[in-house]
Amino acid sequence: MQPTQRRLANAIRALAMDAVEAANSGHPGMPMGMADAATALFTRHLKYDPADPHWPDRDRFVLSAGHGSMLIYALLYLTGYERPTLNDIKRFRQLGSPCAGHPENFELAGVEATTGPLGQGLAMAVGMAIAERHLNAIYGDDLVDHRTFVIASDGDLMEGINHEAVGLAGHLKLGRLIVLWDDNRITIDGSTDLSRGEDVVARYAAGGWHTLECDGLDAGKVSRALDEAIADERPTLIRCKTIIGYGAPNKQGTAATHGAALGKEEVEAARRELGWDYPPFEIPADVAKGWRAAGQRGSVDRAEWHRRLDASKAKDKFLARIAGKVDDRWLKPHLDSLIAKPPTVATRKASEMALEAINAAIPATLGGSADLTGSNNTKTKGQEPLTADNYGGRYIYYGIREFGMAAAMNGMALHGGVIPYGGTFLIFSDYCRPAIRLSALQKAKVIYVMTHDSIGLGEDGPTHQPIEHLQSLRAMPQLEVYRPADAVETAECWAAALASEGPSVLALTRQNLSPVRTKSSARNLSAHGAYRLKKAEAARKVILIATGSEVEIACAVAERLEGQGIGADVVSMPSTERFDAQDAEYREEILPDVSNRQILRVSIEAGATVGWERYTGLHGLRIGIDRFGGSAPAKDLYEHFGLTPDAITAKILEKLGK
Ligand SMILES: Cc1ncc(C[n+]2csc(CCOP(=O)(O)OP(=O)(O)O)c2C)c(N)n1
Ligand SMILES: [Mg+2]
Repeated sequence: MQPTQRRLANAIRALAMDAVEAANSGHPGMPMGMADAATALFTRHLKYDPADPHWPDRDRFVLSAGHGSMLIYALLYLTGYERPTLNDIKRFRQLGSPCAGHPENFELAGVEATTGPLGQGLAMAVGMAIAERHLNAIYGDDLVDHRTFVIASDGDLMEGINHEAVGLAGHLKLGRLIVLWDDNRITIDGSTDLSRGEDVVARYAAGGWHTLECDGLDAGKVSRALDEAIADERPTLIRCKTIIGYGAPNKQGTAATHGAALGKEEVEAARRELGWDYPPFEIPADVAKGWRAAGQRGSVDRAEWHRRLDASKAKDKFLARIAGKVDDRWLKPHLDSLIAKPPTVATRKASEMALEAINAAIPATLGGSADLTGSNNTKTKGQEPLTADNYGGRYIYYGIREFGMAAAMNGMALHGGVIPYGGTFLIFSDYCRPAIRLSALQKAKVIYVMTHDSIGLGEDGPTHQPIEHLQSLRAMPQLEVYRPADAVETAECWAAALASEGPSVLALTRQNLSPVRTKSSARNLSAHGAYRLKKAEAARKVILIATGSEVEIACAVAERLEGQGIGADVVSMPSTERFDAQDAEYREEILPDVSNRQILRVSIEAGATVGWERYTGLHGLRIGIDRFGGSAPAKDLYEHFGLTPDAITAKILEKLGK
C-alpha cells in the first residue's frame, strides 16, 4: 500500500525532532508545522531531479525560514540527493556536517540559497524569478521554463525587506513565483498578536499578488492551492494555516517548539501521537520507497529537456552562459583608446565607458540602479529596461529599494546565466549591507556599483558622504572592494570583478579625476590590488599609498617632496584585499618591510583611517577623515579636511623633522 501524504510528512517530522534532539540545538517547530505543505510541494509539484541537482531548468526552492533547516535536509535526504546522508543528518549542526545550523548553498546541492537572516530568502527568490523570465525571453520555453517556490515564516513577512520584495515582484508580474507562508501565528516571543496587527494578505494583494488561503496541515488542500497558484499569471502568496511543532502533543502551537529540542519525553509522546513507531533516524521501507519515487518524478522532464537542448541551435551559447564564462576581449581595445586619449572624468563616468564595452561583449550582464541611474551611470546605450512586458530587457529600474535590489541580485547570481550589477550611492551600501554579506558568504557574483564615494560628492553633505564605509566593507570576508583612481584603473577593476567568482564593490567618484595611468601596461595592474604607480627619483624616504580620487593628490605630494630632494614612491591601491592575496615577494616589492623606520609610509584616503596602519605601520602617517563630512563644494571640503597636496606635504615634512 502506498503511504499517505501524512505518513510521508511524518518522516520529516521525525527526522527534524531526532536531529534537533541529537544536537540538543535547532528548530523543530517549523519543519513539523510545514511538513505536510512541503510534502505536497516535493511529491507533486516541484520539478527537480536529485540525480542532477544543477539541471538548469529545475524549479528553484528557497527555504526562506532558514531556521527550519531540518525541513530541507530531510527533504533532500528522503528524495534521494547524494548528500546529506543519514549520518550527515545525525551530525546536524556539528563541525564538518553539511547540515549546518542554517542551510548553506555551498554545503549542499539542492540548497539554492543560504538563508537564516529572515526576509532575504524570499527577496532572493524574486531575483531567481527575474533571472528565469529573462533567460526565458532569450532562449524560449524549450530551454527555460521553471518556477520558484518559497517557504516563508511570519518573520520573513515582517521584515522590512519583504515590502521591497513584494513591490518588485508584483510590479514585474513574476507569475512564476509562489510563496507558501507558514502562518502559525507564533514567533520567538510568543503570539504574533504581540507584534503584528497588519493584514498581511491585503498587503500582498495591494502589491498585485494573487493570494490564497488553505489548511497547511492538509497536503491535499495545499496541493490544490498550488495548482491554482500555478494557473494564475500573478505571483502568488499561499497562506498556509499551520500549527508550529505539529505532532508534539504538549508543546505544539507554542513558541517552546520554535528553537529548542523538544526533550525525550515529548519526542516519545509525539511519536505516539503521530503513530510513528520507529526508533530515531529510522525511516520505514514503505516511506523511504514513497519518497524515492517522488524524487524520481523529474527524471522524465530532465530527459526531455536534454533532448530539446540537443536539438537547439542555441545549445552551446546557453551552456556557456549557464557555466558563467566571461569574455575579457573587450578590455584591451578599451584600454588602448583610454591611453590614446586619457580622459579627465569621474570614475562613475569611466565605469559607464567601460560598461559600454562590457555590455556589448558580454550578453549575461543585467544592470540596474536603485533610482539613481543618472548618478550611478549604470545604464548604457541600447540597454532596454526589463519590464513585465519585456523580460528580455537588460536594465532593471529597481526603484528606491537598495536592500531589495541587492537581495534580488543575489538571487539572479545564484540562479545562474546572468551577471547582475546594480548601483546606488556608496553611503547606501548600509541599506544593502545584509545582502552584500550574503553575496560574500554565498560567493554570489554580484557587482555593486557604488558611486559618490567620499566628501568629494560635495554639497549633499554628511548624510550622503561615506566615511567608514570603505573600511567596513573591506572588513567583510570574501568581498572584493575596488576604488579605482582613473578611467584605466576603472576598466581594470571592472575586468577583475567580472573575472572574480564572488562579489565585488566598485567605489566610484562623483567628481572628475585627472588620469594617472597614461602608459599602457601588459598586465592588469589593478588586479594585483596595489602597484607602484611612480618610483622615487631621489633616495626613497617616503611611500605614499593612496586609493581612488586621492591618487592624483598623492602624485602631487610626491612632486613637492621630490622638489625638496625627498624621494617618494606613489603606490596606487585600488583593492586592499587583492593586494593581501598576492605572494609575499610581490607585497614586499611594493611595500618593503613595514617595520623599517627609514621609510615613512603615508596612507591617503578620504575616509576612516582605522585599518590603514597595517600598511603604514604605527609609525606611519594616516591621512583621512575620522569625523562626519560637511556640506560644501567638494574643493572646499578637501581643503577643510586637509586633503590637499600642500597640507599633506606639510604634515609629511613635519613628521620627517624637516
Ligand atoms: C533578520 C533576522 N532577525 C532575527 C532572527 C532571529 N530569529 C530567528 S527565527 C525568528 C522569528 C521566529 O518566528 P517565525 O518567523 O514566525 O518562525 P517560526 O517560529 O514560526 O518558525 C527570529 C527573530 C533572524 N534569523 N533573522
Ligand atoms: Mg511563525
